Amino acid sequence: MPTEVKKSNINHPELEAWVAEVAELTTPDRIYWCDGSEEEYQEMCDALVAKGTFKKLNPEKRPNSYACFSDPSDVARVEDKTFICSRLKENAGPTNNWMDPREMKETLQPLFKGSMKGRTMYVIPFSMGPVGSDKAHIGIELTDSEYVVVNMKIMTRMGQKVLDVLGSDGEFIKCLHTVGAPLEEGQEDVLWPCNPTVKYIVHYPEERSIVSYGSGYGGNALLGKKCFALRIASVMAREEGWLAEHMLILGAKSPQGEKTYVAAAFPSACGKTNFAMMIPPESLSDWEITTVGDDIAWIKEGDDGRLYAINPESGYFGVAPGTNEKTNPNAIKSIESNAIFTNVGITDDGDVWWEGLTDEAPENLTTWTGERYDPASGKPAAHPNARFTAPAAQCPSIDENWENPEGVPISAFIVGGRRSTTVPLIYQAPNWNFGVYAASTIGSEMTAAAFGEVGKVRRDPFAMLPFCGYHMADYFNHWLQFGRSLSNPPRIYVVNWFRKDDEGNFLWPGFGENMRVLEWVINRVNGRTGAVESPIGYMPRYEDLNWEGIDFSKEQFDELMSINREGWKKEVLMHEELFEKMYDKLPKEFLFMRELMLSSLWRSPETWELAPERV
Ligand code: TSX
Ligand code: MN
Repeated sequence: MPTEVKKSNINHPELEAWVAEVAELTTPDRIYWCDGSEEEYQEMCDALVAKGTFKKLNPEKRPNSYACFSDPSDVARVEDKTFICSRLKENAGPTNNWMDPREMKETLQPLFKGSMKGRTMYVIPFSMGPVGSDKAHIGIELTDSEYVVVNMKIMTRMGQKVLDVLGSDGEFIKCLHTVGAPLEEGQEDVLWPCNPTVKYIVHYPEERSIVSYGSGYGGNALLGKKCFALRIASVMAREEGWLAEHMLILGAKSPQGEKTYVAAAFPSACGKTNFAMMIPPESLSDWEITTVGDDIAWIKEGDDGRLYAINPESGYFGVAPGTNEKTNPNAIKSIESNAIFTNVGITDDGDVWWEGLTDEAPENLTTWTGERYDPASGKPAAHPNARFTAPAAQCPSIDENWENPEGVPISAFIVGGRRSTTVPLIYQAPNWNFGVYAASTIGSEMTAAAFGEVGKVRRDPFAMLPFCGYHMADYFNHWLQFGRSLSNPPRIYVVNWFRKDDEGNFLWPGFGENMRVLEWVINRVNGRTGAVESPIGYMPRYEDLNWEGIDFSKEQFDELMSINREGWKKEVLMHEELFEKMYDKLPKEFLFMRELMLSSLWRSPETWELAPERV
């Protein structure tokens, strides 16, 4: 029998029975109920340092912060080992891996048998969303990883306060995790235990439970984030009539003091966290951007018919490489202290470094694999998917309402991808349905060979492709249906910060200058600015954007905003590639909208520029 440390006061028979059942199967040496206190966090970090897994960073450079390095086989989410085990295959859809739930349980049972031997099983009660908010949902993660415990402490609200809300019969999502590396008697542990060959990230949508085997990294192991807040929550949201989205939430305070919130979806490598924490340029500094969340939004209709969003998380688990004082000063300040760094480079004075943090690498750098950094070797100091974990509250731009249990009212949706051609800087979808179509066909060009052929457009509907817990076409239908139920649905905008000229130069400076685009969106939402009609939607004229403090000519703008009819015909025809995968459940509206777009693109080239203004 394992020894049991109950730091928490618990009286929830169902939970206790589940913990006992898992302990019997996985045979940990100890069971430890997390109370979520600061002391507990410190003790656990100290233990990780003592073991050698954590390296305490120089407290003068990076107070109360740690670095750790994963096994090279365990550096990212494992999409090919991620399963949606619905009873029916058609409910997982063509874009998810599926296995019959009974078959999957038979596969996992022997793997979990004794999998926690020699380790401690931690019981982590956590709330996604402010504790006690009626928009929040509770999960319990059982894990044999201390790394998971300390990261969950930052990324979620965790511990006794959650058990208090749960009471004796509250509902919770079962999240079971093991690194899959049992220790035999006398066997010495490794610094990053994981199973180098067998990994499974499994979701049972009908049971609303999650089982994860073999990985200790990020979204594979911190089960509150992608597994719960997106895959399982998307299933709950569809059943219950709300939205669980892979979206940032930001607030924009106008020079007149008016606050507007927007939610935005971008695929990976588009700078989502940078946009969520954007600082407007000097010339627009009477605007203020505030951050509610950088990754996930749970959105429900309020009694007033508006949409309200919460960020279910309480921290950032951000990609480190490329983050610097210019691309994201607020992120740099968020990670000054109380942070955990995974797979970054280490300087000789005990600080962190990654590609893009500074123009030049410091002398005497150690890579994430523990080697002397040698730029000539071509090997980076930090792994390209290296991460920081930091408390959301440490972000200087954190929104005053970020923990408001009611959420914040959403006035617009923004979607975007990385497109070097075809897609203009900004357009407004003609209506909700066309917006849902645009978001469903969002494509992004691959920047790293890890995701396929560099430069090829990968369709990533609503940036949800790896995160939707059910059939993607049912998801499109849910968005259409959700819009039908709203009396005044928010407008949907498409942006592209990444359009290039024929020489391969970016046409738009991006970053803080994106405030100009956001200002137009907000003015549109509030009915204050003009637009012209194009075959794909409403677009700002040159004079509709604020050009104060930037040298950007009408000619540059026209190139950035141009709609090439031939290019767009090809684009719309290419949507077929996505649709054919899910034809059986594709909304019929999508086919009609596609035809309508094609027909409007067949008009003579210049007519849209002459179209009447709409205010
Ligand atoms: O995050 C980005 N954003 C959004 C910021 C609020 N990035 C980085 C993406 C990689 C994760 C961008 N990169 C953006 C952007 O708006 N735009 C670009 C492209 C770009 C890169 C460099 C320059 C201009 C555009 N200019 C110079 O480097 C001088
Ligand atoms: Mn994400």
